[in-house]
Amino acid sequence: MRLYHVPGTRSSRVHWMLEEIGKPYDVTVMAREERHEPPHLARHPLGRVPVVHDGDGHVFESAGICLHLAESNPEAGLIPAAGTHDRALVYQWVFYAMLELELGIVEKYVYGETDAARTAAGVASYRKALQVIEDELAGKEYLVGGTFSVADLIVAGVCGFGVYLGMNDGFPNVAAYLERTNARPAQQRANAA
Ligand SMILES: N[C@@H](CCC(=O)N[C@@H](CS)C(=O)NCC(=O)O)C(=O)O
Repeated sequence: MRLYHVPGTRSSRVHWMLEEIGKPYDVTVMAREERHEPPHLARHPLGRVPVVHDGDGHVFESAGICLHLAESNPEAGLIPAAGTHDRALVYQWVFYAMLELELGIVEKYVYGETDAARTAAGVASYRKALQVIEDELAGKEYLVGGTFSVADLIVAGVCGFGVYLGMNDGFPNVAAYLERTNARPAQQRANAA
């Protein structure tokens, strides 16, 4: 497995996932501009990261890659059995993070300096979606089945960008959750690398 990685981007969540799995892997750290050069455009037609090569070919989209890694390494215990209700909840939260939480963050990241109305709408939509996570975490440490799963990795990875952009004030359960997920040795190792 090889990860094509630009630190401080969505490829960091795949890096974290690879550390959670704990098997050997390779990382190609790229400069931001390399994403739009022909070798990387051959891996991802839009010139984005993350991309992995899993031995059979390239795969892009961070959440898809993390689900693939969780499913293909069941001994890591990061995903419940296929066909169970808990597996459905993992899909629910992974797609929720990518489609309900991340969009508002991207609006603020892209338009924060140039379009106040669009930024405000993005922040409002993110915070409305984050309230659902805040409520879900009342009295529990992780989103599905009482243990850390790939759903937590994706939700925490997305919410971490919210923290970075100052969008998370006033969500104590989420703050405690991010402290827990950030303290995981695998997350620490990925950050340190
Ligand atoms: N939905 C994709 C988004 C990938 C993405 O937008 N990556 C950014 C870094 S966070 C990127 O490489 N952008 C370069 C570009 O779009 O030119 C995923 O989750 O993998």
